[in-house]
Amino acid sequence: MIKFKHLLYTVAVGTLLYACGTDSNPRIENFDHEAQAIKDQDSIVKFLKTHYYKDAVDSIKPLIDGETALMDDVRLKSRVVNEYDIDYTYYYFVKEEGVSEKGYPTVVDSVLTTYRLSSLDASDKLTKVQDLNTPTWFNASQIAVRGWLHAFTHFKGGELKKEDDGSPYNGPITYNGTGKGFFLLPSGLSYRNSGNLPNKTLLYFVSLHDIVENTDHDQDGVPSIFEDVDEDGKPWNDDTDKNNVPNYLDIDDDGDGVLTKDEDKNGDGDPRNDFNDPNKPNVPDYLNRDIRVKY
Ligand SMILES: [Ca+2]
Ligand SMILES: [Ca+2]
Ligand SMILES: [Ca+2]
Ligand SMILES: [Ca+2]
Repeated sequence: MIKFKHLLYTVAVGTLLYACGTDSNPRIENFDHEAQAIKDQDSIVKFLKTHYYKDAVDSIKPLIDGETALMDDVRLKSRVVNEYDIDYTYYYFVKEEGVSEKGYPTVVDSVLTTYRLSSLDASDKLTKVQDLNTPTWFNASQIAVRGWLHAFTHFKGGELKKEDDGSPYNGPITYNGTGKGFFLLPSGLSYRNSGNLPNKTLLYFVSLHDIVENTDHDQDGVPSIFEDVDEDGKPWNDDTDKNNVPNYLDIDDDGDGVLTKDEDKNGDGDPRNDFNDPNKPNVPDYLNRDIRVKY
């Protein structure tokens, strides 16, 4: 519970920072997202061909003789994700994976991180936007930058520093072995054409300290990642009762008036394994409006 309170507090701080924000700003009508996507991809590729990663200073520099362009650096990887009905490519570079036994976060797990944020301008120059040096918790449900959610899945957190005898460290909370690297997100996976940095490709250098494994945003007993009913990897587009609240934030997923956490007939704390409708043997009660018994 202490952990959760801590999370609430830092999330309130987190909302003031980049990567967060809402989609509530009015968009330019008829904005051509596909044209913007092509433009961004062109400038990203140009940037990757003309810059390199300088390990010694942990930053990206204009390419010089004897160095390997980012585009040819084997540590640079890319991934295509479909968001807003467009296939976007983002690039990520894992310098250190992170040592945490919790493993990789899912797209909806809360992350404790620091970052250095820059934007890429039209002439392929980086402009510094913000440094966040204090490890801060970010709640995935409040992140407007979709690419951020995807990109953190390539890193693990660190582990809490301990005294030599294994007892808790007698000092400020410190993580060792954090996941480190950077990711480059086209504007379509960033703020799109609205928000704080419209139509900007963003570069985040991150250090992932910790995660909340199996974050359950609505605390209904179903971890948020398992509220991805259509299993497309995106829990934000699943809304069983069509009340405009995605299931991972909805405490009554089927809208039958019985809370999801109360549709747990066998009482094991997990509503996913309760099937009591012979007509729909594969639909759990919490997603089945025909079963509305509170247990
Ligand atoms: Ca989904
Ligand atoms: Ca739910
Ligand atoms: Ca229900
Ligand atoms: Ca159950």
